[in-house]
Amino acid sequence: MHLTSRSWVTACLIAGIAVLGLPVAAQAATKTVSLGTTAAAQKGLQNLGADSNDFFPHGVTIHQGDSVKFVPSGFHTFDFPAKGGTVLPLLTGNGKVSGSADAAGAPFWFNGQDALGFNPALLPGLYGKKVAYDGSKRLESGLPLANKPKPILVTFKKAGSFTYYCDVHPGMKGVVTVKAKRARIPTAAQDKATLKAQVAKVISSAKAVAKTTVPANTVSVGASGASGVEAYAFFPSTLTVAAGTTVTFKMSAKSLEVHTATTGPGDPEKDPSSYLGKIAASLNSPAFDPAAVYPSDVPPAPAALSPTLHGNGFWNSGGLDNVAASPLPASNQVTFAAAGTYQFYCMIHPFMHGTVVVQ
Ligand SMILES: [Cu+2]
Repeated sequence: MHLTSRSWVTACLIAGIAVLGLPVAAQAATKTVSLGTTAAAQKGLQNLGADSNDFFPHGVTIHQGDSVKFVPSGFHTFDFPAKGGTVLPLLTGNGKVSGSADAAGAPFWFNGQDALGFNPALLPGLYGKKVAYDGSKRLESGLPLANKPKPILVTFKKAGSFTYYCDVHPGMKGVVTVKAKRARIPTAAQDKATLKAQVAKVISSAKAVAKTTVPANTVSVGASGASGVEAYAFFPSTLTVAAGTTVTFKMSAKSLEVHTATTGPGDPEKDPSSYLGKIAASLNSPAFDPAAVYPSDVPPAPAALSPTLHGNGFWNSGGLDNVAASPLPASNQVTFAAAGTYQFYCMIHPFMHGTVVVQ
């Protein structure tokens, strides 16, 4: 095969460009971020009863003019505030609670408090849309309330580092780094390795969280660890105490979740028409049942729980979280005044349950 000197030069130039990886044709590209765990992460987490409140990958680097495809997974949002801004609150008050009574007909203490619901600003969603972001004003995905919400494609117009947040889990955040068109960014293979490492970290964190232990007369409502990991269970799953014991239900230190510890008639997971089932189901509607989010009894004095409290043995810790800025406390206490077996559920995650045996 005969090549002229000129074609040798051309061939070497082309080969050289290929080897150096110079951006000969910088086409706009798209990288993918999962709003919550990927299928690979879920596979490793499911037998640990855990999930990770994080974006996968946590950080992504693209060229200016490129796009990120945000794929919904779990109950999360993305919120890119305008430069220097803060995230939107998840819950807002809409009027005041009135006429809320227990099973015995006695008014609950929280009549007159704010009637809470999802922030209306989070209701319109961008799912299925193509949008642009340049940092000048907020870009917010909205809550994924539809049955199968579609991905959102965001084109990044300006170079910079953009941190975004989940409005549902304060503290859950990710970063999109946008570099100039000719800057070096990670390859697809490097991105794949980064994602794989994040999944491995999450699974090892979940294994550690599964071994959570708590002090005496304490129940950890959920348990959490590094990499946004949350185990959706009560620790211990069964606590045995003597009648008259006061038990503390508390959030774990790193949790980004909101949970409740609630006992009363019915299984909110298996029987949505039961007393607890109706209260839990109200959290999927625009107006929450205040009995789902407020403590059943005026804090902080522990209520005396027996099968006749509130006429039917109802007691709710109310929403608990670990966020300093939130109005919710991180723990609540109840005194077990009568022997028996008390089944507890989380009204937000009804598949979470724990038992307290009182002797
Ligand atoms: Cu929960």
